[in-house]
Amino acid sequence: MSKQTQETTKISRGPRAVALIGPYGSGKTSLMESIAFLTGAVPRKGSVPAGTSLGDSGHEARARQMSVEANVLATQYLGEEFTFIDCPGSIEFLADTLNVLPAVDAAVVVCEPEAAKAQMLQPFLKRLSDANIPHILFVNKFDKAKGALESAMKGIPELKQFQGSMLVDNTPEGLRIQLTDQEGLAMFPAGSSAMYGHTRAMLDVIARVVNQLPNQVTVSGHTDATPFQDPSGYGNWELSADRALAARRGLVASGVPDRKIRRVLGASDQEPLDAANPKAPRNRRISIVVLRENEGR
Ligand SMILES: Nc1nc2c(ncn2[C@@H]2O[C@H](COP(=O)(O)OP(=O)(O)OP(=O)(O)O)[C@@H](O)[C@H]2O)c(=O)[nH]1
Ligand SMILES: [Mg+2]
Repeated sequence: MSKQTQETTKISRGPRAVALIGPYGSGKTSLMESIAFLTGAVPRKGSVPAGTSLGDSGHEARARQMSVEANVLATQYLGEEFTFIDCPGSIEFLADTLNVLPAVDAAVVVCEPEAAKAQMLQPFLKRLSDANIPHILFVNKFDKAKGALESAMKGIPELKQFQGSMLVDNTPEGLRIQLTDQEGLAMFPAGSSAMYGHTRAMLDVIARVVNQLPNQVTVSGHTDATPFQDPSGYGNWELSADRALAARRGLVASGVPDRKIRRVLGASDQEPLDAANPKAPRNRRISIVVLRENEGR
């Protein structure tokens, strides 16, 4: 290998620079704090409101609880070196943020799960596209979407008894919303994919929240492990897939655009929620995941 090639190789393997950009208060500094913690750069996770974050450590930033200049984090992940540059989101510092862009390999656009705030992303997305900088949209504050779902459920008296049927949690893939059967409270009649009215109403609640987010969703159906097969060969695989398809139709009927659905699948009893009790009612469920990444779409 020639000296020149060696040097080129070395340069191309240098730290990858990633900018965290996006509107004011969307959670960039908090995200960088999580990255620092998860990659082992700091032993505990600080917080912006508590004044303990790694970034925003200057007097003015602490006092205003907002970034007033870029924060830089050098860290490692899976043997690769990364430099994260957390840019201020306030419009008064936009020039500083734009100055950072020519120096980065990629950008993470951090946004909140609110349609009203989506238009604030445009200036950032346009600059990134114009400069040909690879970028992903990171929807932060997913816990707010969880709150919106829970309060929407509480606002519909007919759904009161089904509040325990909706489970919402964060998974590495995204925000997972599960509609599960409870003892005596089913989402579908036994062996059928023709959903009950309350299931339809719950999908309507989910559709309203999903439509607030720019993300795509996956829909999957799950059965319990009770063997079931009619003479034609129709069994739990078909049933779980048909229920997932019925849920997709329900979401679309409630206004979710078809292109927002990334994947629909039937899992039979292969991914039980309660593995210790394969026949437990809550293993019969529809799972809708609001995907974190919309990469390349
Ligand atoms: N509920 C909730 N709040 C969050 C989350 N991430 C950040 N916040 C809060 O949102 C506020 C703004 O967070 P920052 O991390 O300072 O946001 P930023 O994008 O860096 O803000 P600027 O630098 O001023 O543009 C703080 O009060 C955070 O605690 C989250 O995932 N959920
Ligand atoms: Mg900040």
